[in-house]
Amino acid sequence: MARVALLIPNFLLREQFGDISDPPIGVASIGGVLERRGHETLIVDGMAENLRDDDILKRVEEFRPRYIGIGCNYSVLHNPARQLARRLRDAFGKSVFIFVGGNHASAMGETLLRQAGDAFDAVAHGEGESVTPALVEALEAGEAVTSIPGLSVLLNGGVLRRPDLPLVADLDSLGMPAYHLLPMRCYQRYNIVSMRGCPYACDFCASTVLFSRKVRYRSPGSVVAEIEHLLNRYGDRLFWFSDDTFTVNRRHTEALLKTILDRGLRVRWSCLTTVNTVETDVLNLMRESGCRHISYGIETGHPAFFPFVGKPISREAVIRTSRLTRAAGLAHYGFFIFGFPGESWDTVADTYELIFRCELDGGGMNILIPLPGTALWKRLFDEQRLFRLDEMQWDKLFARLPNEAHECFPAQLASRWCKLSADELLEACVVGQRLVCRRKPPGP
Ligand code: B12
Repeated sequence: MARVALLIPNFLLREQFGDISDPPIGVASIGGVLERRGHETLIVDGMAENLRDDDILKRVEEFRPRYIGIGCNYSVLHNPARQLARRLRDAFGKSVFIFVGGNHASAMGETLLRQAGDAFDAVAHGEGESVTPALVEALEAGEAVTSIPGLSVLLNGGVLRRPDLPLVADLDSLGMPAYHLLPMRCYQRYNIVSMRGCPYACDFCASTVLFSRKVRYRSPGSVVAEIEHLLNRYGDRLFWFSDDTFTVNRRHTEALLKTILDRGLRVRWSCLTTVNTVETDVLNLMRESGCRHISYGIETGHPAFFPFVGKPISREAVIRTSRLTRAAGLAHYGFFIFGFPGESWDTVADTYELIFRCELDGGGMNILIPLPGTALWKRLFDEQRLFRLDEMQWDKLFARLPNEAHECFPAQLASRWCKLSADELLEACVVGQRLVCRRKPPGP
């Protein structure tokens, strides 16, 4: 049995981007698996609790772990993860084994290792529920770190990357995430997944860094047991299904929603999906089982950009689905991206026109960001060399716009492959935001 601390650092530019308040279920799921294997586990969500590294260090000191895993799911955590690791190394020396994992770490492992000096002992790639116990138990058994699958380590001035572990075959086998280890009072809504993976291939999406295009589903019984656990233990809050494309498989969606109805659960929930995956009967079932709103990733109205979007989308499908959704009595939001390669005022106008023809209740405008490990990153960074690693301002890699007083790094980047300047891209977002929010949502 080992003592393992899982730490999520705080991001640095909080005042520019606002709060994050969803439970980090990936880390909680790792915690649940570790506990059930007999390891004593601590989770500190520095982001939710708005903690400084000093505060995190204090909690680690009290817990005295042998293993410390730092969560780096987001590129905005690149620097915070390194800094926290440095503080921990300086405080505890080599008495602790420090590793970093998550989406960004899996894609940028080599850079993180090289930049952090000796602060990280390893990068743990892929799904944390398999790689974390594998790492802890192999080291406890006296095995060499260089022989453990799923890890990258610095070795003789280079980086040794061992092959990844296979994806978890049966998601139900992971059991309940360790919600009791999270500061549940800090979260406004619950974050829950009913599947992992997405069959679509959007150029800008980093889902495939961890999950493949083969979708793995949880059984409806296991999802509903998690919903009941949360409602009973922590009270009524909005559930957000953070599945990449919630309605991607009609059979799964129907089975899940019917189970919610059969159990008589009075649950309020919302989800993210794409317009080509819903029809009126599904929309009705969604409303009856407690859906409050649907967020559609529409991305653009300019047909020549649809190949970047990677899902079978058309302007007609967007308009039709928007109307069907409104007719089914569901609020729905559209999310759009400006900054596709070649974006100009003409292409922006196509998106505005599409927004205008939809019956959206609101939505959001984002600037395209090249996320590590995506096809977009490969094209713009590896092939076209449109930016360099040393100019990457990781702390500002939010697709969401910063408060007005701050410069928008993603817009500056995107202006390199657009026909619009950074200021014009921001203006495109501001006007789009006004257009998309011109209606009032139906009902409460
Ligand atoms: C829910 C969600 C959010 C929530 C946050 C929830 C939270 N507290 O973490 C909200 C809406 C707030 C959010 C915001 C943003 N998000 Co988001 N989000 C997601 C989403 C849809 C699901 C995440 C999830 O719960 N997955 C399910 C769990 C089971 O998987 P997981 O979290 O990845 O965890 C597994 C592994 O990553 C790994 N792991 C995770 N942590 C650790 C730690 C250790 C030590 C180890 C070993 C392993 C490990 O093991 C876990 C279990 O298998 C993903 C999409 C996706 N497919 O993952 C995007 C995603 C993670 N988000 C992304 C982005 C970019 C953002 C934003 C920057 C967007 C923006 N607005 O600009 C912000 C920044 C948030 C921030 N923290 O600062 C990108 C991240 C890629 C990147 N390189 O940055 C993703 C992948 C979206 C995408 N498709 O490209 N997000």
